Amino acid sequence: MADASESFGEMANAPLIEELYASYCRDPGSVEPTWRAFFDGWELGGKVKLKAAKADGAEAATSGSLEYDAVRVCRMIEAFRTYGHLLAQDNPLAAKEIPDVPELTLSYLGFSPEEWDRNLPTCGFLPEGEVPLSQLYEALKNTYCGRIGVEFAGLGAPAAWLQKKIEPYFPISVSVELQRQILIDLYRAELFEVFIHTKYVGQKRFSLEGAETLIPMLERLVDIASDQGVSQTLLGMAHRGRLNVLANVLGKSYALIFHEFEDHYSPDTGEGSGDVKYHKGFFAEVPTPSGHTMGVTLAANPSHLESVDPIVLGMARAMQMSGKNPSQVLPVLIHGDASVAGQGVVYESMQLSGLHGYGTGGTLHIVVNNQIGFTTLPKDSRSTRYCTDIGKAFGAPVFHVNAENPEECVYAIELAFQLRQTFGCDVFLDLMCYRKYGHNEGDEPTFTQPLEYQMIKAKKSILALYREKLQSEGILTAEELDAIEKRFQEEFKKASADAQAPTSELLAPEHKENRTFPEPNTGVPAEDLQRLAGELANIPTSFEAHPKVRRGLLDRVAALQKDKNELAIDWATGETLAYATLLENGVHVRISGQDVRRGTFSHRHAMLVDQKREGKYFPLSHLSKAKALFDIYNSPLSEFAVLGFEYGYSLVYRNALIIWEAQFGDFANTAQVIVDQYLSGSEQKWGATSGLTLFLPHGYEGQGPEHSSARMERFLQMAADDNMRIVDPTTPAQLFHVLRRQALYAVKKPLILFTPKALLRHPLVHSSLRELEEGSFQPVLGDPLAGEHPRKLLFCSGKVYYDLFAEREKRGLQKEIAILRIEQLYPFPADALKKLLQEYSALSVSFPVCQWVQEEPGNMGAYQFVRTEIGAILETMHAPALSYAGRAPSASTAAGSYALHKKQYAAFIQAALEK
Ligand SMILES: Cc1ncc(C[n+]2csc(CCOP(=O)(O)OP(=O)(O)O)c2C)c(N)n1
Repeated sequence: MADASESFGEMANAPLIEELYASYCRDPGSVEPTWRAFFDGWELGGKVKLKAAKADGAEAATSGSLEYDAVRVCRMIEAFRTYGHLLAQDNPLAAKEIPDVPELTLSYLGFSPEEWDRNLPTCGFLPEGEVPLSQLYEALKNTYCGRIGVEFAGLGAPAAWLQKKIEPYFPISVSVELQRQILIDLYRAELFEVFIHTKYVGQKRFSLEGAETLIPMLERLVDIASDQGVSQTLLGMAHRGRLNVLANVLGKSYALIFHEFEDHYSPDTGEGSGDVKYHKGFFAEVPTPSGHTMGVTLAANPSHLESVDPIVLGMARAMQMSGKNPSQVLPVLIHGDASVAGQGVVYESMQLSGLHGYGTGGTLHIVVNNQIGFTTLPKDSRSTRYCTDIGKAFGAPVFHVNAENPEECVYAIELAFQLRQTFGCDVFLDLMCYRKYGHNEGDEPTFTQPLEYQMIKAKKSILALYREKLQSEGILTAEELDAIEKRFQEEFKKASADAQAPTSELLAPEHKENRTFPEPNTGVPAEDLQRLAGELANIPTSFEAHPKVRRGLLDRVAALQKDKNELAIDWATGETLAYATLLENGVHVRISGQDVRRGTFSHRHAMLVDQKREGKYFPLSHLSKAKALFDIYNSPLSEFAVLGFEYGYSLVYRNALIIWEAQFGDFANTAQVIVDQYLSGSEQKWGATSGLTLFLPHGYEGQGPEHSSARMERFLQMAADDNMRIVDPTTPAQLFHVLRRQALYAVKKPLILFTPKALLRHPLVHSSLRELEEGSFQPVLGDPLAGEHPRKLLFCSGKVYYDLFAEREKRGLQKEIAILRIEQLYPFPADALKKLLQEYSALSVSFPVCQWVQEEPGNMGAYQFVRTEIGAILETMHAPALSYAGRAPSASTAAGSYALHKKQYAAFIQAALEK
C-alpha cells in the first residue's frame, strides 16, 4: 500500500485524510464507504503521486488532478450528508423560495461553474465510476434534499446502515396494497375528525387535521413491528390527535368515544371521578393487516406535556423485565413541537436511554410538528434549529418528513423502526405538518397568525391530495373512492346513534380489583431471618470487601443470634431483611434513586465494591432460595424522569416492591408533577393503580432549610379517597412489616414513606427478632412506659418521638407523660387510635391534656392534617381539644443556623413536657 504521509502531505485536509488512510490501511472496513471507494480507486489508479491541492480547494491550478477531484467530491458527498436535510422538501408550510444553504453551493464546495459538465469521480456514491458534475450534484440533491430530510452525520454504525439504504436517490418502495392501506387510514383519520366537528359543534377534541398522516404511520409501524416479533407497543402522547389514535390505531369504539361527547355524559361504571376524553389511556389487542396481533397500550396522562415520557419508558422496561426482551417491546413517544423543545423532562427521560438499569432498547419519537404551540411560533419557543435537536445529544438519527407526502412518511417510520431494532438507539421522526384550526376547535387562530391561517385555509386536505395522487396513478377510481367515503360516513352515523347507550353497556367487561382483600401476614420465622442474614454476610473469600462493610454484615448476623426479645436489630437490617424475605416470596425488588446502592447516608450497602479490583457484589442477588430478581440502580441526577419511570414500571410489574428513593425528601419536589398528577390521582382519574414506594428522608437535624423536610404536608393534603398510604415509621420492625405489607398486599396503593437520617444509627432505634417474627405493621404505637394515669398525652409521628422520649427520661416524667406515635398518617388509623385512647380514658380519672408535637413549623408537617382527625376522635371521647407544641409557622422549612435550630427545638420540647 502507498505511504500515506508522503502521498497526502500537500493536499487540502491532509491530516484528516492521512488519518483516514492510515485507518483504511489497517482495515479498509473501518472507514466509511465513500472514503473506502476513494482510497480503493487511488490505489488502483497506480499510486499516482498526489499533486498539491491548496487549502481553499477551489483553485483552478489543481483542477484536473484525479486526486484533487476525488477529495472535492468526497467533501461534497459529506456536505450533502450533513446539510442536505436543510434543503429537503419537508415542510407543507414552506415559503416558495429555496433557503440559502451556503455549505451546499458549488462555489463553497470548490467547484467552478465551468466544471458543471465535466466528468468527475463518483467516489462510490453512484455505480458509475465517473459522471458529469451536474449529474452527481443532482443525484446528491435527490438523495438528501428530496422529500425526506435525514440527520445522521457522525452517528457511526447507524449512519453507515442508513447510507446504504438511501444512497443513491433515496429509493422508497411502497406497494399498491400499501398505498390503498394508507388511503383507507387517511380516510378514517380525516372523516373521524370531520364527523365530530359537525356533530359535536364547538367541543374540544384537539383535532389531528393537518397531521392525519400520523395514523397511517402508526398503523404501518404496528404492522411491520408485529411482523418482526414485537408483541407490545407502548404509546405516550399528548392531546393532539389522541382521540384519532384511540379510535383508528387502538380500535377504541367510535361509539364509546362519541358517547363522551354527549351532553349528559357521566360514567355510570362506579369508577373514580374520571378525566377528560383526551387524557385517557387504553389497551387493545390490535389485529394487523398481515394477520398478527399486537398489544398496544396508550398510557393515560395529564395535561402536563411530556410528563408521560418517562412513564412509558418505565412501563416498557417492566414489560421487558417480565419475560420479554427489548426487541419485543417498543416504546413510542409522540410529542408536540413546542413541548418536545421546551420541556426539560424530555432530556431527563432520554438520559435514561443508554443506562443499564433504565434502557429500553431505543424509543421511537414522533413529533407532530404543526409549527406552533398554542399561539407561539417556533422562533419564539426555541433556540435550536429543529425542535428535534435534542435527539442529536443522544445519537438519535432524525427524519424530517412532510405530512403531505404520506408514502415517504410511512417509509421513514419503517426505516426508523429498523434502526431501533438493529442498533437499539432512539430515532426521531419530525412530522412536519400544520394545525387546521386553533389550539383547540374553539380557539380563533387568526387573532395571532392571520397570514399563516390564510395559507392553511387554502390548502387541500392530506386525504384530498393523496386521493388525487392515487386516482391519477390509476390505483383507485372515483367510484371506488366515493364508496369508501360513504362506508365510513355510515359507520360514524351508526356509532353516534349507539353512543346514546349507558357507559356500562359500551364498555367491555373489566376485571376490578377486590378491595376487601385481607392484609397479608408479614411476620417471618426467626430461623429464616437468621439464615438470610448469614447468607447476606457470606461474601466470596476472593472478594475484598471494605472491612467496615464486612464487619457491618457480620454484626447483622450477630444481632439476629441474640435473645429474641433484645432490641438488637437496626434500621438497615430491618430494611435488608424485608427485601431478602420478599425475594424468597417470589417478589421482584427494584430500588432506584440517586446513590441508592450504598445509600446516601451509608447505611444500606446493597452493593459491595472490591477494594482491590473495584468489582461489584450484591448480596441480595445471591440468596439461595430467592425466586425473583433483585435490582438496585443508582439513577441519574433526575427526580422527575426517574420517579416517572418507576411509576410506569409499577403500573406494569405488579408482583414487585418498587422503591424510588429521594436523596433528601425535599428533592422530590422537582418531580412534583409525577406526585400531583399521577401518584395521587391516577386511580381516581384513570383507574390506574400503582404500588410504588417512595423513600423520603425526613427529619430536623439542623442541616438547614433544604435537607430537613420531605414536605409531608403536601402529601397529606393530597390524601383522599384512599389514594395512598402515608407512613412515618419509627422502628426497624415497623419498616420491615410495612415494606412486606406493601409488596404482598393485593390492593395496590402508592406508599409514601418518610425515612430517617440520623436515626439510622440511633441506639434507641432498634427492634427485636420477635417483633420481626411475630409482629405486623402497627399504624399507631402506644407507650408501654407511661403510668396508668398520665397527666398528658403527647401525639407525634417520626423522629421527634425519640427526642421526646430522651427528654422525658432526663426529666423523669415517664409516668406522667405518655407519648403515642401515629405511624401511619393516611389512611388515618382512627379505629386503632380510638382503641388505644380508650385504655387511657378508662384508666384516668379525667381525660388528660392532649397535645400534638412536631418538629416541623406549624404550617407544615402533619399538624394541619391530624388536628382534624385526632380532634374528631377526642371530641367523641369528651376529651379536651388537641393543643400544639412545635415550631411556629414559617415561610422557610427550617432554620439556616444550627444555633437557631437548637433554640427552636428546646422551646417546643419544653412546651411539650411542661405541665
Ligand atoms: C407543562 C405544560 N405547560 C403548559 C401547558 C398548556 N398547553 C397545552 S397545549 C400547549 C401548546 C403545545 O404545543 P405543541 O407541543 O406544539 O403541541 P400542539 O398543541 O401544537 O399539538 C400548551 C402551552 C401544558 N399542557 N403543559
